[in-house]
Amino acid sequence: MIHFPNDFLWGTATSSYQIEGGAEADGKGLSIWDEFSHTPGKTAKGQTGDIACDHYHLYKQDVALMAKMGVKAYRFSISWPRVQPDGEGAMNMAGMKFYSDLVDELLANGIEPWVTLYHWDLPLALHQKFDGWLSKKVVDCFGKYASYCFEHLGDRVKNWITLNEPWVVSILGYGQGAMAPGYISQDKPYIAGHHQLLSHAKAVEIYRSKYQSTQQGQIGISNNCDWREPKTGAPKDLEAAQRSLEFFLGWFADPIWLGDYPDVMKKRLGDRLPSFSEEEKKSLLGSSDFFGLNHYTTLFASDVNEREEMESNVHGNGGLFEDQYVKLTADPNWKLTSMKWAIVPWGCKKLLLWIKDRYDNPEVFITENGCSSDDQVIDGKVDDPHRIEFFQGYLSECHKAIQEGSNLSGYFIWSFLDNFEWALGYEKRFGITHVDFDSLERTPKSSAKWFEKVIEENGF
Ligand code: PNW
Repeated sequence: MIHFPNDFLWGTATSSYQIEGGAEADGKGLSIWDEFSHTPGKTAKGQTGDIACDHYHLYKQDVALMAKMGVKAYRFSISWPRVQPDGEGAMNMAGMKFYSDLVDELLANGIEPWVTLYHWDLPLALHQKFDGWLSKKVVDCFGKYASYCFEHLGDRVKNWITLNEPWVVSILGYGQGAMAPGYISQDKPYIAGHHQLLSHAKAVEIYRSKYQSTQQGQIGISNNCDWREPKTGAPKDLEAAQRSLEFFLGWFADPIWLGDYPDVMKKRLGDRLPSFSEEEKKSLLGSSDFFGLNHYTTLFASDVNEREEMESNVHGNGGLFEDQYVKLTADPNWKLTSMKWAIVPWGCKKLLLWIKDRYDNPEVFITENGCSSDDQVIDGKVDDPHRIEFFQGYLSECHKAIQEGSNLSGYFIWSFLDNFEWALGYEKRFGITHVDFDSLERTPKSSAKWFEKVIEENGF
């Protein structure tokens, strides 16, 4: 077993819409995901998160399960419309009480809460009123909502994540239409991304000016990024890989760690990319106490000039091809997860070192990493050695990255429970705990047992 630093943080993660259910319980308002999943043709088999894992009602047993595994930290998200049904008006105290009780339950079990304020379930009212993330009006709304959360939970919650994966929200929600609200557009992603960044900065400004000195917590953002390996050593391909990373992670991390969007994005997008005022740049620069990273996979990147090449591009997680002209390919020898994401542990180390070099070695928490597979239940158990192999591979590359100077301080497995995998429904399973969605029974998988051992052998 590899030895991690003694204070390395071991956790697992979920998000509100994917596990909670209780879609209209106790005064909860609707989110864009409630509407999207109820729109025919948007999700696999028309599945929704109406009930999901029913964590809203079963949270105590879930926390008990985590405690049994020895998990030290739990990352979950707050459903904005559960605590503020229309996104800008009155609070729903019953909704806030759910999170307050959950936090108490975690602390009573020695588990540190890591709370994400936004994991994709925007109040539907804000979408209907002003097109949600496409309007600058969202910035003040998000600030107020965040402030409510700090006020009611910040005495006990010491780790805040403003946004989960603004890249996915922008590209998949406002560009490719695969996620709520389902827009297909070339320009909307950059507008949605811009307002997410400003909302992040607003929430951080409020936390720092009103709460941080008394509550003594930390606040940051979680961005997702794959690794892009140059397909060949040719300068054109090296540039393509770098360009692809800047359009992926640089889009959201550069404004926060370097003060503005990457030059390559500004140059290629022109006025399709909104710009920040000097004041906004100031509010963004340094607005994250840590670097939250969600990492899953790697692809080769090569340069393309011809539009026809687009046909052969790997779609889905490449951003908007026309803006980058980067062709993405996989090595046919790489193993794939059930979501067809390539398993390439060394890409994780390379990405951690890229972050170290580009952003002056920030403290990094991997806030998601995991593997979907078609788990089989045999005699009431799920044996998932391939998932253990996945974690072993990725964690040993994390360890190497630390040895090479990365300031990686923690790692959260995605996901604690099998859950609603957005447009892909319930068939794609990431959980280290199997959930039987008919009976809502939970069974830890063999990977959970393995993770338990890793935690035990690593200084706790
Ligand atoms: C993340 N991509 O989504 C989310 O934070 C989770 O809610 C989700 O369940 C998990 O990863 C697995 O999908 C992503 O295309 C969706 O690069 C798409 C991409 C990355 C992350």
